[in-house]
Amino acid sequence: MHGSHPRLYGRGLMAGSCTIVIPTFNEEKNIANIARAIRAEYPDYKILFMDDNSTDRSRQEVESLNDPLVTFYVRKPEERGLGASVLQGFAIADTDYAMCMDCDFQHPVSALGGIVEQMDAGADLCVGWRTSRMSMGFKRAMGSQVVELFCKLFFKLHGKQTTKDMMSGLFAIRCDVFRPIIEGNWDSFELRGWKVLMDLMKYADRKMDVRYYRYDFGVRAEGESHLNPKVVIMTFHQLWGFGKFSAKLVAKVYGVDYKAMYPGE
Ligand SMILES: Nc1nc2c(ncn2[C@@H]2O[C@H](COP(=O)(O)OP(=O)(O)OP(=O)(O)O)[C@@H](O)[C@H]2O)c(=O)[nH]1
Ligand SMILES: [Mg+2]
Repeated sequence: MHGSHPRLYGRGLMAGSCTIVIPTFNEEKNIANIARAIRAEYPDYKILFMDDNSTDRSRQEVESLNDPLVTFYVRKPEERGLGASVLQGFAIADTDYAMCMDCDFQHPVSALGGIVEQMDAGADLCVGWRTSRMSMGFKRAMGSQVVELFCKLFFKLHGKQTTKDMMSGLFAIRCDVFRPIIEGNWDSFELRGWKVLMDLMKYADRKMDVRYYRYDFGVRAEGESHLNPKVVIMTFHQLWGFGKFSAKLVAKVYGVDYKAMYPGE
């Protein structure tokens, strides 16, 4: 499961209790800025970029930081996937907690400390809970809310625990609680999908201590969005039988070849 590429930085150095896992693809305009912004507020957090073979100057940008607690991890090209990047980052993290966030400043750096405080207070999982999704634009925000509703409904029907923001890309886990979940269910995850929290909650113990940190979701700082209709299809696909049926419908609407995405089905 782990990539064979060596880490470029961060070998064996002492650090605080949290690794910030940031999935990246062609984020040369944000990557150094986000690392600097995190470091300015949190001197001891490790930062682990899980990069899917960016074709831009991302690596050089990270190297120029010369920060011993920053790792630029280049993933195997055949294993490309945002979900896989985050989950693999969580599995690699050698700190007590690991937190995922995006590279483009939509998740405020100022929220990280509050999330870690909740982890220090004993949470197994702390979910960044968006105050509003309107920064995505009205149409996307409404779409996101509809998918969230579907998600919660299907989770309840399957007797699974939900969180207040199932599709948040900002959340922290206690590594010793989640590592067995990740390693034991690797092949069941939507590895190319984007909704990692949703996938993890399918296997979460109902007695898990889940806490929240409210934050204002922002707009992308620089660079280009990677969002595309396949992300919506993959999100529905995570939601069992009826979700897969919905995923097929969405694929039809967008003119996406569902069979090419899921050849075995
Ligand atoms: N490792 C990896 N990271 C990715 C991939 N696709 C996107 N990302 C990263 O995932 C994060 C979220 O992607 P975004 O493009 O910001 O998606 P989004 O926030 O839905 O779209 P915007 O609102 O337009 O920014 C960013 O840090 C991206 O660089 C991928 O295939 N692999
Ligand atoms: Mg974004």
